[in-house]
Amino acid sequence: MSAPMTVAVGMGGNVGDRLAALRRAVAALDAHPEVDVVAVSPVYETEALVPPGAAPQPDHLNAVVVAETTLAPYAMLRVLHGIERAAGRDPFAPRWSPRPLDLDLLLVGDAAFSSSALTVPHPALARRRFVLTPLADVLPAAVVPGLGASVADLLAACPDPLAVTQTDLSLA
Ligand code: PH2
Ligand code: MG
Ligand code: MG
Repeated sequence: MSAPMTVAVGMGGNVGDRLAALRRAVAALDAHPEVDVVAVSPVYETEALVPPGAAPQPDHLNAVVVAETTLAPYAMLRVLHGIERAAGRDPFAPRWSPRPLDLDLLLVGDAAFSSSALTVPHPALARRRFVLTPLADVLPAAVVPGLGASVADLLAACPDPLAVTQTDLSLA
């Protein structure tokens, strides 16, 4: 248990019932005794980013949830991995595999740190429209540590060409 921190969690999935997986993830986070969900973005249908030369993948649904938590970052990461597993995610699948649910710790207050298990802020955040668009819905003015720019400004400058389309699906 530590002092409460505001965290932003990126959520996505491109296999199975994508909306159900996102809804269950929000519910599971909020049900945790040390996590309070305080904001949820709209849901976006997003073109899949794949590594150069890789086969195309189905679209993802992406969204961002903001929570307050007394969990330390690595404890929060374990909670996120548990929710991914409960959604049927294979923890041993190769990186970039299609997945029913991916939960990424994007921001942890104004902290910046890195280890082999976790880098905060998420290192690809500024390059990915499917992350910045929902993040800008819930935390537009947050200044991203290490980049010194707000989420809204990063989105305005983001060159990512992959399509990100708002849906009328709701997680709230
Ligand atoms: N996540 C990835 C790789 N590619 N593409 C989209 N559209 N959305 C994602 O969440 C995503 C991706 C790796 O985590
Ligand atoms: Mg991810
Ligand atoms: Mg992930």
